[in-house]
Amino acid sequence: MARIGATPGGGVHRLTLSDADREARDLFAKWCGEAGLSVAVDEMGNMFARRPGADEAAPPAMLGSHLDSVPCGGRFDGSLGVLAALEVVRSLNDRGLRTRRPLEIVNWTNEEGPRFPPAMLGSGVFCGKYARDWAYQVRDSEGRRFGEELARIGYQGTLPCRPRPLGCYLELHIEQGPVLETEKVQAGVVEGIVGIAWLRVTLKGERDHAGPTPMAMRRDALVGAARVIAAVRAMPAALHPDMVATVGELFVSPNAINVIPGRVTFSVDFRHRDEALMRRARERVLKAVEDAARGERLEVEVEDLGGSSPLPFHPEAVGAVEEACRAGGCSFRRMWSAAGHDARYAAELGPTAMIFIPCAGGKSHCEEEDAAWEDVARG
Ligand code: HGY
Ligand code: MN
Ligand code: MN
Repeated sequence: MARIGATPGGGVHRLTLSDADREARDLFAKWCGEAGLSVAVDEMGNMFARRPGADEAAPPAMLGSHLDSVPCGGRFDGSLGVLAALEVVRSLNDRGLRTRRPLEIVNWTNEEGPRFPPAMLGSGVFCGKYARDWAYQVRDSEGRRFGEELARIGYQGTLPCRPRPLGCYLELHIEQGPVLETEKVQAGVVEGIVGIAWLRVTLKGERDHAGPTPMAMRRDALVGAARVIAAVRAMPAALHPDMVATVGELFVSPNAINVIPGRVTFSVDFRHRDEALMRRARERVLKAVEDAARGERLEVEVEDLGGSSPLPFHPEAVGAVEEACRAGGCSFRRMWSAAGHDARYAAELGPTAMIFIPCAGGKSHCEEEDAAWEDVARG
């Protein structure tokens, strides 16, 4: 799977609804067919590979994750959960075991979000958080619409993408942080997912000549953005040590060495497990934007790109993961996820939990992302 969209540095570049995403989907579907699974694709391109159960009417046990990546991301983020689910099915087949519930392996569309924000869009429509037609009109930075790109790669299925009950949902994922490796613990029993908020801020000043324009006359959009970015960086320390805040995207227009930037657009991502703190963080970001705009006499546009509220997983599902760790004799610790996952939305339809395994240096969303095969197998 990692050969599809492989990058020179050992990562994968497999943006949602790209040709590489289509290739990955086709390969996944082929492997599922070889494992005797029937693959269905819904209106959002979510792929469900089903293994019949003794009780076909029972809500399925769903296992999976996502095959799309961030730009120049890692080989394990998402792929691990999808392919480990396939390995579970292959193991059941090898042993001739029949489960009571049907099993469904899922590959969710657009878990990552950078190309078509917000993140977890496929699972978000599936659980009823976003409307399908709203998702279809989301545009990427080149102006391409989600719905058109989905059709272009041939994965705009006819199966309605709407809520249905899940017997349970389980997702295996690398931790994407340093805790397990630092504490030398073999597995993370994930208790919930933090709240995530994504904003897109545009500051409009006045494009002008970098030479003759006196400093007092300038309305420099990039200086305003710089003030906000510094304030975003300072926010977590002011609110809570577990809060995180990031400006990852920055577009400067016209981005020319001798032109005062007239327009700047940047993203803001902030996260915490407490909803009240998330509200305070939003207020602080918006105030920083207003203050910077006033200081540089800029116009402001703030777009809410969507996000998800904090969510604790179902205690009995989390307990089952902890029980499996004990039975399997592997060390574990309970923890929350500061990364978003499709499990956030699956949890609204049935008992949901996640299993983390350590990743090298705790790194992710980069080409160096790596995990030990014995940790993968144990997970
Ligand atoms: O942003 C996230 O946490 C996830 O990787 N989409
Ligand atoms: Mn992921
Ligand atoms: Mn990710």
